[in-house]
Amino acid sequence: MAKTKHVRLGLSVAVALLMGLLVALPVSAAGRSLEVQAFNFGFEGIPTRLAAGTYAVSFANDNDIYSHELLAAKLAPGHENVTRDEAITCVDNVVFKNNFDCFAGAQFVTIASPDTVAQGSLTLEPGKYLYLCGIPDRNGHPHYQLGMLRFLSVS
Ligand SMILES: [Cu+2]
Repeated sequence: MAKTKHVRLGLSVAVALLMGLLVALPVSAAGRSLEVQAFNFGFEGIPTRLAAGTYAVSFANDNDIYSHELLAAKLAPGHENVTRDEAITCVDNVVFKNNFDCFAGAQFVTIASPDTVAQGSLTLEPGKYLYLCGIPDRNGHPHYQLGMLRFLSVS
């Protein structure tokens, strides 16, 4: 009898663990991630289209000179179809004129020193985004002016 009881307990523990696993699996499957590489001067690893949601971001800075950051800025209605040059002007307006008219919000994801990998989180809503690095080079030009600016559509 004692042995049967022990087996039943063992079985119920196994069932509980399995149920825990079944509950945990969809959560981890829903946890989305992005592996992003930053270089002088650009990004790789973020598709031009993504589904809305929260992404864990691994951000590798593959150069030995500059730190790079990842900022995501949601374009405001009326500014969603800006050209690349207009997008740079939009960011310049924020950085140099404190004018946020082009944007409906922004989030800092992470920053990585040279030759390091940093972790961050990015939450996206449906809409159009820019992502960029605002760190300046030695001549004072922000990296987004030099190529570290991309468009992203979220649906
Ligand atoms: Cu940079």
